[in-house]
Amino acid sequence: MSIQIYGFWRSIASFRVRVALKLKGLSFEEIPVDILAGEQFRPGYEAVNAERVVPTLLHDGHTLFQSLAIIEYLEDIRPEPRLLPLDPKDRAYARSLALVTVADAHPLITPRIRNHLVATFGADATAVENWGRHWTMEGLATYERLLERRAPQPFALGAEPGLADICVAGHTIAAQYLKLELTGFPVVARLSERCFALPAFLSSHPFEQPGYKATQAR
Ligand SMILES: N[C@@H](CCC(=O)N[C@@H](CS)C(=O)NCC(=O)O)C(=O)O
Repeated sequence: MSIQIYGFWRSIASFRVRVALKLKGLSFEEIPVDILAGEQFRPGYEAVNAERVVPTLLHDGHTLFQSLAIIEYLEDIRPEPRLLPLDPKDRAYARSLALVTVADAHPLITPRIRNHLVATFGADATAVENWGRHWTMEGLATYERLLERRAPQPFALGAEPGLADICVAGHTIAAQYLKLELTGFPVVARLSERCFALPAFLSSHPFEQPGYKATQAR
């Protein structure tokens, strides 16, 4: 089985797919697309991903995009270990937790939105930072309310980490970028700590990627 992903060290959506691949024990190669330098807009990449975003996954010549769809595809081709529960209600809950960041909070803080705020509305660096902090905090607060109601045991849906945990942990990376303290979100903080104690999560963290390490070595 040959798996490649087009990703970027800083990309939270790429992080989600990296963790899923690692939890499932699927080896892969990551091809970097520097989305801060605009490489997603190169015609060659647009041919691969019409949305001009990362990640894109290539599996035996087949192309997939959108991290949630990719993770569900991985679940279909490699069912164990399960990232989604079998019970329909729990499955829906896991997807709902995932979508809090995938559909609602994270899209608002992507480079294309930040660039649009600057180019169209004249936002300065402080305004863009405040925008990012606001929507990241909203996501954290939603996660805290949800996780308080159904306490992690110890992961969001039980004994093993899954889709929901991947997405919550990814959201805490956005908080880290924006230097937001998690002290106001203790349940989220504990869940994130538990996730990053696992090699699949830790080794997928943006700051563990070769692309990030290269920026530090300059
Ligand atoms: N909902 C998509 C999000 C994809 C996305 O927005 N990726 C970001 C990086 S995390 C990106 O490539 N942004 C490029 C841009 O905003 O120009 C997913 O989960 O895969």
